[in-house]
This record gives sequence, structure tokens and C-alpha cells, in this order.
Amino acid sequence: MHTGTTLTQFIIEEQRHIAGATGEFTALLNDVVTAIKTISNAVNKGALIGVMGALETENVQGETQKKLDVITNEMMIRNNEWAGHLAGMASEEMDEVYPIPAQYPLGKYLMVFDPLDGSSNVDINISVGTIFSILRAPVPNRAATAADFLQPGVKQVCAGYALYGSSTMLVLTTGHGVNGFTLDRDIGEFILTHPGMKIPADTKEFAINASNQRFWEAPVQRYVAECLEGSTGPRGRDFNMRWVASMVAEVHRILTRGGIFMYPRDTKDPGKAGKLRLLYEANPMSFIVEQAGGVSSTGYERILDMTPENLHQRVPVILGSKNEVEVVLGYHKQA
Ligand code: AHM
Ligand code: MG
Repeated sequence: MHTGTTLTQFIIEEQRHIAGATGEFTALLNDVVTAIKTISNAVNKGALIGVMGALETENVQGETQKKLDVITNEMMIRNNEWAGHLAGMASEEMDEVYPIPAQYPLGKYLMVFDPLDGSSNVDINISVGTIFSILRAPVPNRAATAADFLQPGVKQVCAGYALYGSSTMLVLTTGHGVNGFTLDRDIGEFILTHPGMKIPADTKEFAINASNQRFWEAPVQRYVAECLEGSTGPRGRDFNMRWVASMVAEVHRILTRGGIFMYPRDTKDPGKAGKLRLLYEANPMSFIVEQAGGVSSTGYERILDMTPENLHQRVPVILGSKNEVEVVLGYHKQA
């Protein structure tokens, strides 16, 4: 019986088209996939294995860490540090760059990740995810510094996310479109189920945390007000609204049926340009969204063109269906 195209087969076949490919990237991705399967298992077992709830600790962002934030971060590290493909890793849950331990060889790639995005949802059994981005190390086989990671998103070699939802999915791009794979737990393999994912250019669905409304800037105020006016307002049609508070789930919905997602610049905390982090949330998601035909911007500039200033930099994010994001960008221009 044929099981369908496995992720490994898909990546190896893709690699055949790249002149000079050594197989190192394929091997790295295999380790990422192992980490994701391990995380999927822990998230799925939940309270049965005692991993729910919060710790007393805070991460560098000043957010209380969930037990699973720390456990999943460890799973990403343990599965990816040993094989010799990476020169360093950085994550939402670690203040500084994670150096590859001395007993392991160094490689030519860097990886940044959010091991458990949307983790405020984990205790209530709502979808969470893992986001990752792979970059080339500026100097291969040398221990990476924080500066090595500060590359604009256009330089990403690969970006992906795992969604731990009603099924576990892995969605990724290497710059040749976006493909989605579903984990078949019976055989332990990701199978290609969503080839060539494309975001519809038009949508009637928007996602924003409306509890922040009083802090939004004028263009976003205007856009949302017009959506809410529906068929009797200037947009001339009714809109629907969603907010999962899990970026991975929101982006996945948008990849599946279109939509616009906004965590815009606001005045809630003048020290922060937005909530989401550039290197391991906004950049990988923007790469995926653009590769699926969507648009991703801060409202003022393309996210993938930004040169990061530090590992945990925050940015405003407005992404999704092309025509709808362009309406919001137009309002920013007019303002
Ligand atoms: P996290 O990485 O600490 O989970 O934070 C990121 C998450 C995103 O997944 C989501 O879009 C956003 O934070 C939700 O924020 P809010 O709690 O303001 O609704
Ligand atoms: Mg996150």
C-alpha cells in the first residue's frame, strides 16, 4: 500500500534540483522534524504526563513561562545540537544565543525558533505551534554570535511551522512555494497533504485582538471600523472576525481559506513596536505568507526587508490575503 509522499522523500526530491546540494540541509530538516514529533507527542499527552501549567520563571520578554515552553525549547535544542549542521541557535525562551556544545561539530546553518507559540492556550487545549527559521551562518563552522543572526528575512533558507491542532501539521517553504504535511501517527511520518498552498487574494475575515483597540493607530482604527460597518459601510460587505491568540493557528487558517491577521503597532507600551518578535515569529511567517501569494508588512514596510537590530526585537505585523492587506497599507500611506 502506498502511503503518499513522505516529507523526507519530498525534501530529497527537491534537493535533487539544487546544483551542489550536499544533503546537509535535508539532514538538518530531519532533525527539526524529529523535534516536532517529540513536541507534538508532549502537547498531545498534556496533563497525562504532568506538563501543563506555569513555572515561576520569566523569559527575556518578561513573560511567565509555561512548563511546556521550557520543555519544548529543550526538545528543539537536544534534537538539533548534535548532528553538526548548526553553528548556533536562538529562541524566544533563551536570552542569548545557544552555543553548540564543544563535543559536537559546528555546521553552516543557524536556526531561530519559537518552540511553543500561543502557549497561553496550552492549558485550555486550544491549538499551539512551533515556528522555525533557518539561515546561513555568515562564517560556517564557527560558533555563532548574536550579530550573525541579525539578517533580513529575505535571507531565510527555510521557514516552517508545526500546528498542534486537531491533527499535527508541518507547513514549510524553502522559497519554492508552500507545502503542508500531516502527521500520520500510525507510521510516524509527515505525509504531503497540502501541496502548493495559496492564500486567496480576497477575504471577508479579519483577526485582531480588539481589547487593544484604544491603543491602535488611526489607519488600523479606520480599517477595523469599516469592517465592522459591514454591508452598510464603505466596504459594502459583511466581515467575520476570529482571534485564536495563537499566531500559528491564525496563519494556518489564512493559508487555508484566506484572511487578514494584525498585531499592529500600538501605544500600549511605547518601548515596544509591537507584540510579535521579528526573528522567530514575523520573519518565518512572512516568508511563508509571501510564498503563498500573500502580503506581510509592518504597515509601513515589508517585514522581510527589515534588518534586525537584536535577537528579540518586536515588530508590528499585518499579513494575509493580498488585496485586503493592501487596503490597510493604503490607509497607512494616506495617514
Ligand atoms: P507567545 O509566543 O508568548 O505565545 O506570544 C505570541 C502570541 C501569538 O501566537 C498570538 O498571535 C499573540 O501572542 C496573542 O496575543 P494576545 O495574548 O495579546 O491575544
Ligand atoms: Mg510566540
